[in-house]
Parts: sequence; structure tokens; C-alpha cells
Amino acid sequence: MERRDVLAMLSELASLTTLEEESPQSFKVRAYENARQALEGDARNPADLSATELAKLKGIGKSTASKIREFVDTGSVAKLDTLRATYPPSVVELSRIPGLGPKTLKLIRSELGVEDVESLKAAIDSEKLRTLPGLGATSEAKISKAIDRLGLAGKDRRTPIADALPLAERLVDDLRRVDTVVDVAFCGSLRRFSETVGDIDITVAATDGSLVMEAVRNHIEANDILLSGDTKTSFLTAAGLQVDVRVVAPAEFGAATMYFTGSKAHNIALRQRAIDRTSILNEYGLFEIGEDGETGALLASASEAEIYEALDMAFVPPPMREATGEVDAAAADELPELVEVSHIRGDLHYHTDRSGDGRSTLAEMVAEAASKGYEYLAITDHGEDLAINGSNREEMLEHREAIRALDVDYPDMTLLYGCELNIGPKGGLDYDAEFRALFDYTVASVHSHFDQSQDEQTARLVAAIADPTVNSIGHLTGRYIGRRPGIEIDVDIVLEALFTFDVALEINGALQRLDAASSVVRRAVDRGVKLVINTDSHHTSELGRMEYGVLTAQRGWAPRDQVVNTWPHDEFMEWANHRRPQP
Ligand code: DGT
Ligand code: CA
Ligand code: CA
Ligand code: ZN
Repeated sequence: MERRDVLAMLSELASLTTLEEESPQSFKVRAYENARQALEGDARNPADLSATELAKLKGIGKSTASKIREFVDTGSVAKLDTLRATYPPSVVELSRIPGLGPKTLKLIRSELGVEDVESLKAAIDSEKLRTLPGLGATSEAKISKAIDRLGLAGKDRRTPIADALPLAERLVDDLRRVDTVVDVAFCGSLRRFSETVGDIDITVAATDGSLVMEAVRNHIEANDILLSGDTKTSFLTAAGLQVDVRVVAPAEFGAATMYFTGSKAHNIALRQRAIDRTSILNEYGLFEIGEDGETGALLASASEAEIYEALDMAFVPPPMREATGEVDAAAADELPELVEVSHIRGDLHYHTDRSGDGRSTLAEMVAEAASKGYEYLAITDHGEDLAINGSNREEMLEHREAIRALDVDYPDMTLLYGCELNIGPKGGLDYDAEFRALFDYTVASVHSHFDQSQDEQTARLVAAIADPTVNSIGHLTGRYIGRRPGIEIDVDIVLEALFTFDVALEINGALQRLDAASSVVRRAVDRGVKLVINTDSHHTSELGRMEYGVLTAQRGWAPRDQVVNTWPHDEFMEWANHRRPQP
């Protein structure tokens, strides 16, 4: 039992209690969230702490402390089990639809018997939703549209990557500790960094499978074992997500991960290439075809790199394996030099507790960035137009002094006094032009008015892009994958404006966002739009998101030199300054 298991439990407890108490502001929900934050900020493993020690931590009450102990001691929490029974996965999914708050959810369950997306759609189609108090034809239409845009309807429900990846990483870590295990990888759409996944596919190289299968069956997330044999176990998590774990011989690990990473279309193209070269590719390896047409000598199987090489092509990074031109490009040795985490020299969307939603101090956040070896860092706390979380002029100017003072302590890193500006409904920005010109660097983002028409949304973005105090556009659509659709825009017009005004498009690495999406990144790359990959960190624990931003960039075929925060210090500073009116 580790810290992350306890954190995951508290998150689930908070979200299910929100449904029960019909408000995210309820005392109990806050108690679980505060406890989660307290544990996040404490270096010790909560499993090693007694109930008394836990309750001594700021933010953890007695009752939550005893639930944590219950979880550590027994592997489950009675309260959570009760909540899971009352709010099964199909109901939790409903609660994520914008416009369906906990109160409305309770109403449609009791009055209309709606228990999942399908029955909700039926209630909408028969115009029953609008008959309930507090709802009308307008909200009915809005909910219907959200269901379509989030892709919730239909048989193949998908899980947002933010829910799947942490779970897969935990399972991979656990399986690495099994004695007979040589290597473990998650494969499938998750390894390709698709923003939603149908299931989790894990491939294990082991000298003996039985211990692995046992470890999978005993895993804390394994709620319902679907099947378990010598080489494959499948289970469902409490949230209804399927996990498939397969065991292969270490010598075949590369062939197996390649096969199970897919995509299916990429595999088919590779198999065709193999056939064209009189060989055969399958999940066990690449083989010669003997004279009798039978499978002949083994050519490669242990690693993916060897197999690509034997196919006489460049290694294709997993996020590109979607059969959208990468096979031909790799065969011609014309893959772009993709951006990688090691190329990143700075983070340019970065909060401190100057923002209402920031949770680490300026000194802590800067020290953490320095530990990554960054050469520049833009502190971009929220502008004043953001309710509660924004800062007024006086506060910003004080913040500037604090940033300048701290900068002296970091000779190898340039601290930029920045701001996350709010793009208003018509494209207006915070403060005034003169005040904005004082910032060294800005990211402008949409945080409100998600319901305007596509034309209005496009116009507001273009107006912000045209402003000379704007360096970049943050989280382009404001979506939360699988939960909030984000604004609708004409992507071509926005990309054209970004190119014309030389403003960078952010790839936000927060897993719930991954915004701009990889499909938009690919178009931006083709259009010559500059990119910037950021973490949007609000806490020192969030800098690892850079990797997720980079994987999204790779999925969009982003070359290193098109990403401004891979550039050396002077080159980057020159670009950041060239539009800015000098105060
Ligand atoms: P998902 O789970 O819907 O998000 O997408 P994937 O790509 O993870 O698909 P999944 O889980 O059905 O299968 C995992 C990988 O296994 C897939 O990417 C490629 C491989 N695979 C599965 N079925 C086939 C098949 O019929 N032919 C080939 N060539 N590969 C397959
Ligand atoms: Ca899959
Ligand atoms: Ca699968
Ligand atoms: Zn932000």
C-alpha cells in the first residue's frame, strides 16, 4: 500500500460524497480533499502513520484519519463500498455531463429511473427531461449536445486518459516487483497516448507466468476478475474499466509490445511491409518465410528497435503509430526530429499561491523548476478578471518585486514576470494595455463563456491573438477530456491568426486537458505555427506533466525546433520580446 493508493481512494471518496451530499462544497467533501492535499504535501508514506499521527497533520480530521487506517489495514473502506453501490460507474459517468449537477442527477434517477447514458438519451428523445422542475427545453437540448460532443453515447464508452494512466502506472510498478518479471510495459491506445482509452493493455515479460497472474488477481484495483489463465488475466476496476494483462517470454517482449501497442492499422501496414520483403511479422517476432511458405528463421523479436531495424525502417515512437503516414516516412527515413522531454529548457505556464488556486509558494515553485535544470521560467499567476483566483494591479506589482528579488538567487535561470490573462467574451483582456506591457511574458486563456457560438468563440480568440501583449494561447478550448466539451472554434482561422501574429499555441500537459489536442497540433505543425509545451503547475508535484505535453506534441508530429521552449535562452528571449511594446 502506497501513498498514491491512499490518494486515489480519497479522490474517489470525495467525488462520490459530492453526489451524496449534492454539493462539492459540503463539509465532508472538503474534509476528504483537504486530507488528500495534506498527504500530497507530506513526504512520508501514509501507510506508515498511525491514526493519531495522521490526525495530527493539518487538514486531516479524526474521521478521515480512521478511514485512511481502515483502508491501509483492510484494503477497503466500508463507507466507500456503500457509496459505490449507490453510485455505480454508469451513474458517476452521468454526473460528469455539464448541466447535470448532483441535485438534477438525483431527480432524474428518482423521477425518470435514469441510470445510465442510454436511458438519459431515451428520456431526452421522449422530451421527458424538460418536464422536471428546474429543467426546460433549453437545458434538455444543452445536455443532449454535451452527450454527443463528449462521445458518451453508444456501446464503446471510453475512459479519459487522466483516469487510466495513473492506474496503469501503478499496476506496472507493482508487477515489476514480482520475482519472475523481467520487464513490463503498458501498450495499446494508452501507450500511443490517445486521449481516451477503451481498455488498458499490459504486457509482461517473465520467466514464469503464474506468479504474475496471481499478482494481477490480487491487485487492489482488481474488482471483478473476468478471466485468468496461464498467460492472460482480465479484470474490471470498480469504475468499470477493463484491464488485460498478458505474459510473454522475455525473448519475445519486443514483438509482443509492438503488436499490442498497435494501432491495428499501423500493425497491418507493418505486416504488409514484412510480406513485401518475404518475411512475416506476428506477435512472436519477425521471421523469414521458408521455401515451403512456412515460417522460417527468426529475424528479430526481443526489442521493438530490432524489429523496425530488420524491417529496414526508422523506429516509430508509439504516439505516431496511427497509420497516418508514419510507416512510409519511417521507411524513407523522413520522420521529423520530434520534440523530447530532454529538449525542454523552461516552463511558461506556471502558478504560485499568488493565484487563489495555487498551492505552493513562489520560492518552492521556483526551486522545483531549478531542480529540472530549466534556463527560463515564466511565473504566470491569474490576471484580475478571474473571479477569486486572480490578482489586482497592486498585488501583481508586489509579486513582480518578489520575482525580481528571487531571480538574483538563480544565476542559471531567468525568471520572467508573467501572467495568465483571461480572454473575455469578446476577446478583451485583463488590466489595460499599458499595465499588460509590464509583463515579461503572457499566456492568454479562456476561462469563461463556454456557450457562445463558434463564430463568437473564433472571433474572441483572434482578437486576443492580435493583442501585442499576448505571447501564447493557453489550453485552447478549455475542455476537460470526457467531462467538459470546451469551446467550439474554427481551427483554421485561429491557426492562421497565430501564424500571422507569431503567437505560440500551448500544449497544456495537464492530463485532464491535453489542450491543444494532438489533432490540432498536427494541423498547427503543418501551418508553421509555433508551439509551447507547459505544465500549468499549481503545486510542486505537478512538473511531471511536461512528459504528457511532450507525448501529445509527438502525437501531433511536432518537431523540436517548432517548440519555442526548446530554444536556447537568448533565442527564446528575443522571440518573447519582439512584439512587446516597450514601456
Ligand atoms: P482502445 O483499447 O479501443 O482504446 O484501442 P487499442 O488500440 O488499445 O485496441 P485494443 O485494446 O483492442 O487492442 C490493443 C492492440 O492489439 C491494438 O492496438 C493492436 C492489437 N490488435 C488487437 N486486435 C488486433 C487485430 O485484429 N489485428 C491486429 N493486427 N492487431 C490487433
Ligand atoms: Ca486498449
Ligand atoms: Ca485490449
Ligand atoms: Zn493556468
